[in-house]
Formats: sequence, structure tokens, C-alpha cells
Amino acid sequence: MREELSVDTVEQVKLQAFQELESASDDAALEQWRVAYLGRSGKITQLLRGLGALDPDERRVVGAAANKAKGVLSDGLDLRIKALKDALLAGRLDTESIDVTLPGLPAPQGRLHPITQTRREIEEAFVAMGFEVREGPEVEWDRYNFDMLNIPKEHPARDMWDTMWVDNENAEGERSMLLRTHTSPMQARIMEATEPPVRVIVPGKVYRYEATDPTHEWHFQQVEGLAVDEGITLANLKGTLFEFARRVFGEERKVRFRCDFFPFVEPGVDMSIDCFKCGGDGCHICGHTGWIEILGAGMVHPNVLSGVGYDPQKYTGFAFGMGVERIAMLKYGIDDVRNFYANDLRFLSQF
Ligand code: FA5
Repeated sequence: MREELSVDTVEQVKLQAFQELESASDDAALEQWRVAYLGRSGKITQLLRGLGALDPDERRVVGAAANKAKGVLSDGLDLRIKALKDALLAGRLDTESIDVTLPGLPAPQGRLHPITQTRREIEEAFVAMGFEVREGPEVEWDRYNFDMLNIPKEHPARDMWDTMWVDNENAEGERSMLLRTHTSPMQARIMEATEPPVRVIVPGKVYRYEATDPTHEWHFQQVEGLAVDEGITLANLKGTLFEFARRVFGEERKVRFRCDFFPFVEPGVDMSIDCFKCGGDGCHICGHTGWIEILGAGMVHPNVLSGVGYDPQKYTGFAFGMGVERIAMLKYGIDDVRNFYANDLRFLSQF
């Protein structure tokens, strides 16, 4: 016989449901409880279905009680699920412990850029030969970059360096400030401030407004060298540079020393190393010459010496300026200088 459906019946079902919910202590028991009360054939669902048999007044009251019971039971289920989860976590915290002596995850480690490594190697080679390391400004006056290096204004020799000018004009409307095109301005700055003997190298960045190719960047690094004293000759320059090449490249690399022109030296030379790619046969990297030029050099021009107040009758000196990227290319067999500044970790992390 069908049980009479009333608010009391609803309350009894609700009470029993809560008691059973209290004793459900795992996922399976909770699911079983949900099906038994709130599922499609669950007790609360059946109560709601039975409302149709009641007269309208009773249906309103009992229906409201049944719907409310359904709401509180499903809230009760959510609370019970959360309580069980919290208890589980608390239990794990009680029983488990963290081993603080375990090694941590390794943090990714940086390293020195290959150009910095090469520059330091160059510095070490010259410091071992008695040179001091100095630095100078990258934004330079036209006076130091050109005039004091025996390259007056309007002289065609200025075309040897494609210059990036800083937008700064003097009273005559001439541009006078630039990004230094080479480290040679430091020759004049150092001699102006020092009495001979001088024996320095100057590493640093330089900038040129030129199209890039496998051996040309628009910004790169140079190491300038300068030695001034009484009785310095071209033989000292040659000996110093050969010793440098031996230290940095080893005995087996071939070195070529040739005449060249730079307005601030007389005579002028350049030095090349045999191409690492073709071994001297000629390829696209060395411009089919078999050689890669690494530096320009020469005996400091008497005009430069007298320009800084040195007596060219008494003092002589040599100077050189080498490209750090070219040296790194030769050392590591890199066939495109632009790789150094492309910021590709696949390339950089090899060094
Ligand atoms: C000079 O810059 C002179 N100041 C060198 C010098 C110093 C001569 C002292 C005499 C006395 P040059 O423009 O040739 O010279 O550059 C010197 C070196 O810098 C080159 O041999 C080469 O190794 C490097 N170099 C030049 N242009 C670039 C470039 N665009 N990208 C990378 N390296 C370069």
C-alpha cells in the first residue's frame, strides 16, 4: 500500500538521508548515496513524482518541503565531499614529510658570450706581454675619431669608415659627434694624457654604417694596441703580433703580413690568417682569397705623435686594431659573423 505523502514523510526521508550521508566515508559510498536519494529513481525524486496525487493545497506545502529537502541534501553532499577531501589532505600531511636534503631542480646557468671569451683571451695574450688594458667612450668626438688621427675634415680618407653620426651640430653647423668607427681614437686620448713609454691595449665596441655580410657586421668589437717609446721599430710590431697569433691560434696557422694604408700610421700593414674553411684555396667566406684579415697596424704617424705633444724625433711607436669577431670566427670555425648577435641560444650555448 502506498505510504501517505506529507511534510512529515519528507522530513523523515531527509533525516535518514543525512544520517546515511554522515557515515559515507569514500567516493563509492557517496555515489551510492547520491543515487539512492537524488538519482532518477532516488527517494527524493520519487517524493516529487508522488505530488501529483495530492490535492492542490497539500501539493503546494509538501512540494515546497520536498524541493527544499532536495536542495539541502545536494548542498550536504557537496560539503561532505569537501570534508572528506580535507581530511585526506590532513592525513597525508600527518604521515608524509618533505625531505629538505633532496637536491633542488638545477637552475639554467648563463655563460660568457663567445665574443667576451675571445676578447678576454686576446687581453690575456697582451697582458702577458706587458700591455695594460684601458677603455674609452663609444660615443666619440669627430676630433678624436678622425682629426687627431691625421684625417682632416673633407679628407677622402674619411670615406674608409662609413660613419654613424649623432645628431649634434657645432656652431658652424658641422656634425661633430659620432659612434666611434674604430678604437683608434683612444690612441690620441691616451697619448694626450700620458708621457711615454706607453704600452696599452683598448678593447671596445665600434659601429659602422655598412651592409652586413658573412665577415661584416654593422657593430663589432676591436682591440686597439699602442706602444710608444724611444727606439721602437716595425720589427717590434711584427714580433708582438706574431707572438699574439701564436698564443691565440697555435703554431700551425699561417699568418700573412702585408702593406696597407691607414692615414694614422706610416708605414701601414695588415695581418691575415689562412681561412679556416678552405685552408687557403679560396671560398665565399674569405672572398676567394684564402685569407681572412684580422687587423690593421703600422708605425704611429709622426703627425699623430706631434698632435698629442710627443716629439717624433725622439719617440716612435706602433699601433694595431684587430677585429674580435673575425678572431672568434677563425678560432671556432664560424662561417657567418652575424651568428654572434642573432641571440640564438642553440648557437650561443655551444661555447
Ligand atoms: C681600422 O679600424 C683601424 N683603426 C685599424 C688600425 C689601428 C690600423 C691602428 C692601424 C693602426 P679596419 O677598418 O681595417 O681598420 O678594421 C680593423 C679590423 O676590424 C679588421 O681587420 C677586421 O678584423 C675588423 N673589422 C672591420 N670591419 C668589420 C666589420 N664590418 N665587421 C666585423 N669586423 C670588422
